[in-house]
Parts: sequence; C-alpha cells; structure tokens
Amino acid sequence: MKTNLNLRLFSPHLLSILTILTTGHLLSGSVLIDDDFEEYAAGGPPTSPWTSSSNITVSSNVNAQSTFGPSGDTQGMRSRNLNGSFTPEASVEIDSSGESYSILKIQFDYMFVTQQGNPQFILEGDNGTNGIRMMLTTTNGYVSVREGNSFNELTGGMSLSANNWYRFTQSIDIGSSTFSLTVEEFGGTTVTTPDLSFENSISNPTEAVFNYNAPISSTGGEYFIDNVFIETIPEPGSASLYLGVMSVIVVTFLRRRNHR
Ligand SMILES: [Ca+2]
Repeated sequence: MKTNLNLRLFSPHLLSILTILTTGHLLSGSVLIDDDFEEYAAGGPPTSPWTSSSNITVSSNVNAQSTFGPSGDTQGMRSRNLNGSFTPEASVEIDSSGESYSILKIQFDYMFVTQQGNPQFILEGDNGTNGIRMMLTTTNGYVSVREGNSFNELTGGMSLSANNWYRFTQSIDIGSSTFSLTVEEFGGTTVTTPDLSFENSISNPTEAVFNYNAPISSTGGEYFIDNVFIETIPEPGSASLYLGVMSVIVVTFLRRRNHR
C-alpha cells in the first residue's frame, strides 16, 4: 500500500495541476489600471486616479459608447482642443514599484471625431521624460511614433477614420526601450507593428498621458478614450524560480506525509 500511495502522490497529473496552480497566478501579472470611465459623473472631469486639465470631460454622448467595451458601457473620456493657448491633457499614474516584470502592457480604445492638432499618447518616465510618444492620428490619418529624433508614420495596412473605434495595445519592454503596437479597428482589420523604439530610454514608467501635439484655436479637435488597461507581465525567470521553490515545498511536504 505504501508504494501505491507514493505513485499516486507523485503522478504526472498531480504535478501538472501543481504547475498550473503555482505559475498561473504569477503569469497573469498585476493589473495597475482598469478603467472604463463608467464610475465618474457625466459632464465633469474624470477624478482620481486621473489628473486632467480643462476641456477633458467624462461624456455619455452616444459617440462615447465604445463598441469594444462591456454591455451597458456608455461613457468615455472626451478631450477637446479648443483654446489655442494650451493642449488639453489627462494623465494617470503608473505605480509598478516593487514589481518584477519584463513586459508592460498598455491598452486603450480611441476614437476621434474631428482631427485638429494631432491627438497624442505619451508614456512618461522619471522627471517627466517622454519614453514612448505617438500621435494617435496625423493629418494623413496614420499613427505616427516618435522614435528617437524623428516621427515615423505607420503607413502599412491601416489609416484611421473619424467616428470609428480603434483598440491600441502596446507590449512594452522598458529594459530595451522597444515596444510592439497593435491597432485593431472595430469590425475591421488588425495591424501589429513590432520593434518600435522609444523617444528616450526610461528606467521606470510613471504616467500615461493623453493630450495633443499642438494647441488649436480655430475649429478644434475632439477625441474619446475608453477602457484604459495597464498590466505588468512578470519575467519568466521569476516565475520559474517561484515554481522551483514551490516544488521543493510540495515535495518536502509529501515526503513528510509519506513518512508519518
Ligand atoms: Ca466606457
């Protein structure tokens, strides 16, 4: 009977289950921001964790109903470029301190209504340094990424059109200052551009910023953001180490149990 018990406890099935249990949690990462803007009062600015300037409001306008969002999702964050002397800006803090991760995932849904002054996303590092900077739509209708000293329009495969939702997903490697960008058009095509470069290297991401590249006073621009999701993906190495430690603990436990 003793031999049969040992075989059962160390069976491949048991080890498989333990592997899933011990690595599944780690590999899911930590969600830092998950915001669909449904919890804020319509017509006012988005409140904590957001910081915003004038002309940033949470809107229940029908155009703000993201088709990517959950059922019943009716609000988004509206940014209007109207004043000519400043660019509207909304930002949210990214606190990844104490986390060991290899990839930072940043996802949001975007729709522009009128394209005046290019809507812009920035991932800032310490001291407000621009790490990633991209124009979400240029006057040519493309996404344009600031790589080092130059803007590079991503003309391959997709031009963006007004009043249509797009899901932007960035898979970011802070250590190598590179990222991939996937742009999914709702009901349309999906284009992934790998190996994009940062504007500047940063050691630590601190804020995600939505603004414009230039102020506009005449006709103005308008866009919406919804479903902002920021997550850390842990390093494979740390997951393996964790699994190794858990295995030792489990094996020790089983041995003691068998020797009782
Ligand atoms: Ca929403």
